[in-house]
Amino acid sequence: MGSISDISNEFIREEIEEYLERPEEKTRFVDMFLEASSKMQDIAAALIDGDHHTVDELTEQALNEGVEALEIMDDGLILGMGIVGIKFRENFIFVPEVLACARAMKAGMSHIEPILSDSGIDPIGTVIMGTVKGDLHDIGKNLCIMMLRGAGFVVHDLGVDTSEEEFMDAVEEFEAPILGMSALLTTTMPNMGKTIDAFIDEDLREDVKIMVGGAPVTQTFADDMGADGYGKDALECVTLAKEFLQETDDDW
Ligand code: B12
Repeated sequence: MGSISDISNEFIREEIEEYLERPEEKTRFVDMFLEASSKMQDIAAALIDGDHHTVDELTEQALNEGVEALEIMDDGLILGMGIVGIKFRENFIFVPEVLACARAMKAGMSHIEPILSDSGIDPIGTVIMGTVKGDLHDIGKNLCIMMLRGAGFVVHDLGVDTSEEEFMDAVEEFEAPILGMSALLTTTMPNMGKTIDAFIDEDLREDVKIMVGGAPVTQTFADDMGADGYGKDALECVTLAKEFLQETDDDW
């Protein structure tokens, strides 16, 4: 493990010391922040602080200075949200504070969205994306959508709290060969399986490849519920969608 004192941002150093109690988590975050530039640490710090104005400003500034959108997403925004998640889990902060951080995340995403979503190529396929019923988390789904659009996919975003019927209707309406479902709660994860079952019941399962993701979802869970693929992050989401496209093309 690198030394925490080598992290340039003082706020980040204090957050790690004060809130990260599990040794393995502390080591992991120290290493990740050591890999992040001081600019990215500043963005992460502002996000953890729930300061959307500063995230907005620093993200725009970093882009103007030539920092890659993906670097800002991974080393600034997502890394910062990782600390927020731990503080939330350990009851150091509660929903209102997390909402402020989510707002800050969205302020940063609003700058990187046009860049990541702009593929400049002809559309390569259609994907339906949504967060499952009962679940209001949409940050990760929205990142996946940006990356999919950036890779040339046309994405129809069904938003959050999406019912089985809404997923099926959208797949039929847009004749989409790919469906992606996101879930962040262990209580809503089973709704992915229920949606897959609904596709089977309506005799629509063969028409669509289904991928799933979200922090609590695992490959095993995805296999058990009969999904075609699981992706741990937005990059894997794009890889999966491209693989599905290839397989669908091969079937013709
Ligand atoms: C932000 C947040 C909120 C915000 C959401 C704001 C928003 N607009 O999304 C608010 C404050 C609203 C919220 C509410 C709640 N939350 Co919350 N929340 C979080 C938090 C801190 C971060 C989630 C996040 O955005 N992560 C960052 C993104 C980038 O990561 P991601 O979502 O995992 O997405 C990535 C991958 O998973 C993947 N991916 C995502 N979707 C998909 C889809 C496909 C197809 C693929 C391939 C990949 C993929 O790619 C993404 C990009 O890399 C998590 C903590 C955590 N560790 O996840 C808790 C967390 C998910 N929340 C939790 C809880 C308990 C709640 C509440 C029940 C709290 C309450 N008492 O009310 C409510 C539930 C509301 C509801 N019905 O949904 C728990 C869930 C615990 C559990 N076991 O189920 C967590 C884990 C916190 C904890 N306690 O540890 N939350």
